[in-house]
Amino acid sequence: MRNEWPRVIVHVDMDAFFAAVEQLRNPGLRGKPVIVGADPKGGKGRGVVSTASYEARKFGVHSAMPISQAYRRCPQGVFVPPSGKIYQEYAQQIFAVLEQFSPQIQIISIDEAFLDVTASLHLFPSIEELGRQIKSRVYRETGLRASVGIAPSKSVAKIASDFQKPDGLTIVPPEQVQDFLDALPATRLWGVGKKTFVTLAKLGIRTVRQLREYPLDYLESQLGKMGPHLHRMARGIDERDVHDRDDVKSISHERTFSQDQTDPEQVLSTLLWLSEKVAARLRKHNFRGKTIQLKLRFADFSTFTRSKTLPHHTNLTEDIFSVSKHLYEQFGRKTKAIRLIGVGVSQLAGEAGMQTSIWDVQNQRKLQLEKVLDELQERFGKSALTHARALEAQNRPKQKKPQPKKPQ
Ligand code: TTP
Ligand code: MG
Repeated sequence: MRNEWPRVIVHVDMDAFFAAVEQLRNPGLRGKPVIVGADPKGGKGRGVVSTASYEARKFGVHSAMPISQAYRRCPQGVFVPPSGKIYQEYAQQIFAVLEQFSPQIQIISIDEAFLDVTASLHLFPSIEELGRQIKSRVYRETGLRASVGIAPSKSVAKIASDFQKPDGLTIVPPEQVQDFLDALPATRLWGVGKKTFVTLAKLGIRTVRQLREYPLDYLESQLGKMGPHLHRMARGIDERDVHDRDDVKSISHERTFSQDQTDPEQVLSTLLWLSEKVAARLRKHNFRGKTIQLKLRFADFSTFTRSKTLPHHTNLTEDIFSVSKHLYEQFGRKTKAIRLIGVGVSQLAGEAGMQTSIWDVQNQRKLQLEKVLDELQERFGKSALTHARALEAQNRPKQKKPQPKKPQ
């Protein structure tokens, strides 16, 4: 039976990770609707939900929802501020357990990893048993529940781990991949963002099966580059290896202002701070990026993104800031109050001449990657201050000219 599996890829994703850690550490929270995120301030809080326990999800609370909305939906919820360092420590324990199952591991996010277990499969009586053991060992060693998906490719394994959450184990053997995918909403395929979602809806494509009925050139004409990608994903064709650096698609940071912001100078200094955060992360990972994206959310929650692709790759704060500033100014420096602003860099490539791959970088988890990032963030705090001052200084001479009160 194993011979039918060209590769055996496992995707592990922790259940309600931040909330689960809170419930583990504070037994009084177990069984309760726990909402980790910004301070709800009696319903007036700004910022968003990081995650919600499954008890809280019954009330319709989910990640990235404004905390004020979460408060309205679930006023009886236990609201907890995130403790990043603690989650990172648990993440390290989890990844250490996973590494025992295969050295070929790719950490995707704080609570998620792929394993290629093709070579270690012979150590287990069956694929199902392997999946069970991963789950039970993670639970035994951390007290946390994981959902596991096992399939012949990364994209299918990822969908599978989500399929029976929480505490799920879903195995999709090669001969069942197509049936498994066909029944899913097309939006579940890897890479479907909001834009693709809208296009698919316009085309009347709901399921993967419907998507498969469309020829490649038609999908390409309607969806651009995403067309061929979805054409492959819909057929379960995904050759990407575990630890393929292409999976690190973008690095971004965003910030919700404590008060809706109308002052362009404040917006610019925040942009500089965000550019610095993004650039430092790129440098840390030995990446450079080509496309710079600005995201703006206005007080009325309308959200816009603008991006520009440079002729070269960069990881310089200066480049990222100047492009994001340009995009912001192009936006018309509208008088509309800004609620949230974000800067992202995509189309990443390894630094020329650098041997470091994302695999090496991820292995530096042993050197406590996340902690290093945290320390860097602390430093950005300081350097951002310096920069903010620098920015003020830079703007000061301009004050000789009459400063427009309202941006044009
Ligand atoms: P997810 O794995 O997406 O979510 P989850 O683990 O809370 O729940 P589940 O996987 O069972 O659906 O994200 C992992 C953690 O990352 C999550 O616990 C909190 C954090 N996170 C945010 O802070 N903001 C977000 O928008 C998302 C999606 C996650
Ligand atoms: Mg998770």
